Amino acid sequence: MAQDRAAHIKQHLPAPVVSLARPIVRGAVYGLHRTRQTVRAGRRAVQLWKKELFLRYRLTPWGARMFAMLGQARAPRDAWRRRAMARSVAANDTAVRMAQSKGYVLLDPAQLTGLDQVLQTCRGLFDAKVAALEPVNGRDVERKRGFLRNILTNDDLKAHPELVSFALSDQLLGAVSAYLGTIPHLNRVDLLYSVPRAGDTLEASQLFHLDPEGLTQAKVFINIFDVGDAEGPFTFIPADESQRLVQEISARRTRAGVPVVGRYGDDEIAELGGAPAIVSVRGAAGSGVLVDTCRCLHCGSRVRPGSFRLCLYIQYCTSREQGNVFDVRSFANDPVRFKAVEQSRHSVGARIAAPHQMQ
Ligand SMILES: O=C(O)CCC(=O)C(=O)O
Repeated sequence: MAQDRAAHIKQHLPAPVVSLARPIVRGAVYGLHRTRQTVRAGRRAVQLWKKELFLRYRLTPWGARMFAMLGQARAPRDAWRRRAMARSVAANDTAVRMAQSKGYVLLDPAQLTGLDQVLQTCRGLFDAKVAALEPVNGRDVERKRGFLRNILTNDDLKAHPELVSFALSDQLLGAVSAYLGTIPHLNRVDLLYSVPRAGDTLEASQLFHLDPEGLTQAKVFINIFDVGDAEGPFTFIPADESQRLVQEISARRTRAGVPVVGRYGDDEIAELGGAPAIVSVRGAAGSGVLVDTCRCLHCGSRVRPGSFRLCLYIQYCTSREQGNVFDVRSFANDPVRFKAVEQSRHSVGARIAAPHQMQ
């Protein structure tokens, strides 16, 4: 229709006008396109700059205070309710506690109610799903997807509510809420399946890094089968030592004019005396850790040929992220758990990547 009209106008206009108008119209369309591209690029640059600023300064005492205040100012009533609820859920069970200065607690399988059933469910799901995992092709073979896969879907979680109940148990939710001082957003419940990576180098989350979501968060890693060095255990550095290392590495990198935020090589950690503080979560099935991956440098999945690792992975965030979609309605009569999962409604239709991590 619009084309017919344009042809009609063209027919009735004198030829010199048409030949003059054509470049003007083309120029205007091109100009509009370039302006849009420039605005988009500008927006992206501002986002990146904000992210870099956040990641760089969130570990400084003043930065942490400022970003925390900004976060609370966005939804003060919600922040207040979450703090009040956190105090009550934390009081329900005090068996598991993360030390504030260290940012982690090693989990004692004997203390976790329902763990045996959870391990059984995880093994069953793994057996049922592992053969059907899509093969990884092309450039992905050497990237994160080539060695670390997340294998549960929202439907799996719906079919196995015991996994979400475990994540929201008084023990785990209580420990996390006591540490974070708020009811967190339960963001992910998944099985992480790690296999040996093609190539000789270490990549992505195999290198020490801090997670980018929020100022602070907590993750559970529970080994579903026995894990030794060959299985590439989850490995981390306690928060106080991580803070010292990151500050020293940042100062060094700033002097050398190289990007400050990113991943850290084992050599960089060792040169600054960080190696003795490294903790590797090896152990029998059921061993695990609850750890703040925003404050504790960590890495993992350095799986040796012929081995694999399977972990139950639970992520509790203080920031609003895209993760699983939980059955929110099933918590309608439980205000605390409802608070922990309500944000997940915003993840409907979202793609979930293997563990979020520093890009
Ligand atoms: O594979 C691992 O153990 C590390 C996972 C990781 O870096 C993360 O979840 O942030």
